[in-house]
Amino acid sequence: AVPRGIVASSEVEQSYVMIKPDGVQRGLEHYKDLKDKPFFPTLIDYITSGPVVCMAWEGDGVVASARKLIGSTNPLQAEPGTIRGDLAVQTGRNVVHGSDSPDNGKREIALWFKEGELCQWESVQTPWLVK
Ligand code: IDP
Ligand code: MG
Repeated sequence: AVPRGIVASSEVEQSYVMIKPDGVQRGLEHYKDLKDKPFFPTLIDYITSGPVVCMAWEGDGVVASARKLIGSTNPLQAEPGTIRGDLAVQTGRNVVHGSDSPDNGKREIALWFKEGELCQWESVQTPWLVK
């Protein structure tokens, strides 16, 4: 398929999904709702410690689906079969991020991607996964 730009304001629910950590200054704003938490300085050290892989996912219920796949914040409470449950041990090294609401999905995608950087791509398997 030929990639074409999509805009974060589209009507379709979106989730920003990130394989942490990032090396980009913009990351400092990403967790602003957690700025008063005691772990905030270590979280920023972690999230700016190297490159990340950024993704914008979209579809009905994608925020909840992504978080189900990712698992609980604390990997010790994450179910086996989830990314954090299978691959992580500590909350402070929990491998992956997923937006916690459709509004934050839009906000975070706009924070991490400039217009025109997103491409829309559909796997040939998609019609066999979702109706
Ligand atoms: P979430 O990633 O499951 O949505 P949040 O509560 O939004 O969890 O926290 C954002 C990130 O901050 C977590 O994924 C984790 O990396 C880090 N974090 C959360 N709580 C703690 C903590 O108590 N100690 C260290 N890091 C934490
Ligand atoms: Mg969160």
